[in-house]
Amino acid sequence: MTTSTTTLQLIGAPTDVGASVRGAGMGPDALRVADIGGMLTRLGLQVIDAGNLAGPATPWTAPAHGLRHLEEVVAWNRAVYQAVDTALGAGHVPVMMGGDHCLAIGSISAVARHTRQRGKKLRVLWFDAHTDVNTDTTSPSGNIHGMPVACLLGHGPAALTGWSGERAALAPEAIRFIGIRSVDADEKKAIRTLGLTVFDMRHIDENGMRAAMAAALADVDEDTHLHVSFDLDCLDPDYAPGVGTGVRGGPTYREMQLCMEMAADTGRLGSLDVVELNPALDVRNRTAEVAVELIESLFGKSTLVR
Ligand code: B3U
Ligand code: MN
Ligand code: MN
Repeated sequence: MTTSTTTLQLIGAPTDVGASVRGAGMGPDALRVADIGGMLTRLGLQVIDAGNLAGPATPWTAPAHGLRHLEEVVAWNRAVYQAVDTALGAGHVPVMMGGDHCLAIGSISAVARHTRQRGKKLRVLWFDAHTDVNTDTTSPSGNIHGMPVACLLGHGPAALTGWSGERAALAPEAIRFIGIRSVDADEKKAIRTLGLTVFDMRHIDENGMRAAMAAALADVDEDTHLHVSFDLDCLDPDYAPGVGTGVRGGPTYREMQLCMEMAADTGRLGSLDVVELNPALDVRNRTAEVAVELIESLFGKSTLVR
């Protein structure tokens, strides 16, 4: 539960190592320019900006054995795992600012280990246009930002699985996908085989965002650690142009605000990833500003005034 005594730790992971398009490495600083720290402080939270992690440069080489930049992805995720683990150990709420979505492997593995050790249940909300459940054998691109969910479920290369201390950091029942509208053929098979719960845009069109979020949060209780993995390409590109792989037909700004408000209302938010922000493709830092406004709601902006 986030209260005025909650300490948030901002962790920058400036890399585009798992992406297909350059530029996500500038994400953490664009969020700082949009005043993520000031905004959270004005909400009454304690904020520590731990600065940016260090890691290897992106080589922009072709995939080898279905994986692009594996060695560099491992190095960055190791740094993220360490930082998130340390923040959680100190009782802080880690806010991992990517960087591309491959970094969720390190972030969520640390969160999974922490929640397991404390006998808590883990619920991950995966806000994304994509399901990111490819593996080295199914990926059409070899880009590892399309694979973190598979890795966290224990599928994929040995170097990127088992980080939480168990083969799978997450059980399929622990994750809910929201805003999905771009799924590869083999990902569809994996979703069925694994029994993943996906609130795709068709579901949201038919039932509304409120119903989708209510279902996604249905059994979140006081023993639950809620982790939000927020890929900014979840939003419709009209609202969030600064992403590398935007897909038309996503949630509006208002729908995304509702998602964040409903997640905040649970009072169980324990950790956050903000990923895939690409300032090189943005328009006057608009996507970073939108992200900061949404994060403000996630940390209780409207809860505090109600
Ligand atoms: N599913 C495709 C495209 C993709 C996934 N995540 C992003 N793009 N950002 C892939 O390459 O795995
Ligand atoms: Mn993603
Ligand atoms: Mn995505």
